Amino acid sequence: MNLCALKLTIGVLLASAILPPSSSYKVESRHKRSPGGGQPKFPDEDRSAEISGEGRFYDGGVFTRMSYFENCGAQPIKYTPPKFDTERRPRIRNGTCAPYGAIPWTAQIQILKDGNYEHHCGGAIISEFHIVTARHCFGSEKDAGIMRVIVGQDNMDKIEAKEMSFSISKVHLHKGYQSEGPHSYDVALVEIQPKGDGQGIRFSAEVQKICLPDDSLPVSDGLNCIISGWGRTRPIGNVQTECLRAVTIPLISQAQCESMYEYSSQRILNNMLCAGYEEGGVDACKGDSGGPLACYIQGSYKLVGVVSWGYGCGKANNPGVFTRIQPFVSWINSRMI
Ligand code: 4AZ
Repeated sequence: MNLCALKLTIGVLLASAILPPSSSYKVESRHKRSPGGGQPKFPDEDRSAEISGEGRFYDGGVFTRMSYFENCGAQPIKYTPPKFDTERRPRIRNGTCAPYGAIPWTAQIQILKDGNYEHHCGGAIISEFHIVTARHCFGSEKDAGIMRVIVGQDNMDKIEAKEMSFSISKVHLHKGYQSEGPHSYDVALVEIQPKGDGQGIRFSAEVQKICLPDDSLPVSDGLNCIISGWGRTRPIGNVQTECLRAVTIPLISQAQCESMYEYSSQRILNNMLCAGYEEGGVDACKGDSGGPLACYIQGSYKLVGVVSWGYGCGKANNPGVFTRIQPFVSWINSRMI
């Protein structure tokens, strides 16, 4: 490895390396920029690793080579969100602003209102062209016409380095939604419109896809997982977060969650999963819907849930309820082309 070719990216533990041509993946055709594709402007010398589709990330003392395109569930910018923000402020999400790109599979769905795009829902990037989100983010399929998907997003008032925006070409809404209760089957698959040259999401250290969890994947109670989103930081009022917030919360057993919601009109069904603390304080909230519950299992981050519902935000004994993704993996896969 030519040391001169090693380029350290500032402020993070990530290093991108220009690899010898022999080890480069042949992915150039997926990297042509569309004219005005809303893409980052890299100085030419910074782009070799991206063009080869490879990078290096720092993983507990060693630099590991990775492919941005073949891997899912990698977190090149290592970051574990805290369990509470440092002051334990009584904000709902109680999450802290994650470093840019540290929760790289988080997508944002925006909606056009009065001529401007506003934050609408979260989502999880699962392929170059697909986002998993919540069914309840859509009234009908028609709504997708006034929505768009943003990846590489952080502060909504700024254009971030790896930010890309896509129209939605199709949305698959789960037909079982509401058939067993107002919040059941709360899952949707969004297909994005490729850019003019056929390009979809451009993967980088800051923009990654998350793995779907196989049926056989063990998902244990108590496991600490990451939620991320641009949702409300307070239960009422329209407080817009200035950044992508993230927090670490544990999975709650099905039996415990069923008893926590025993007296509610909405039962906890098998395809729902709860996460959070009995005492509340940290939770997903309005606007986080559709966003990922990401758990590190067997060497990569898996999309274990998407934000679905809950009574209030951060209330004791009313944890956030997520759509379990494991039961829907074949539904998702069969709709991905
Ligand atoms: C909502 O309204 C919502 N505390 C999302 C998540 C939770 C509550 C409400 C969970 O989109």
